[in-house]
Amino acid sequence: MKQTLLAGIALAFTATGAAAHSKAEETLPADAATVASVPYIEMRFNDAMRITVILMSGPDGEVELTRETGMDPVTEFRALPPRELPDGAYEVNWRGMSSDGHPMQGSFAFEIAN
Ligand SMILES: [Cu+2]
Repeated sequence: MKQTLLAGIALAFTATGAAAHSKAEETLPADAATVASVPYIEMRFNDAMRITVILMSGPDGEVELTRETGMDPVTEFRALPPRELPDGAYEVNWRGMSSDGHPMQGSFAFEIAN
């Protein structure tokens, strides 16, 4: 019993020390960018991330996204917005599970101008 417990602690320590959170390295559109159109939303991570929630809002409120990436952990996540989006300010908020088991969240914003 004691050995099992110690082994568990050692394993947890190793996992925490060795593996950092997965982080969002890059998004498309880039944070704070002004773009003419948004063919897709993309987030790239340094380590696999399971995206559990992704929400996009714009000048007309919530924007419906079609997930291209399923619920598996990925280093590249993609979702498709509607073809036509009005000009204005947009924000994307996501939640996910990092490869080290930590719940993560992030957001980025961009503007569509034509
Ligand atoms: Cu972590």
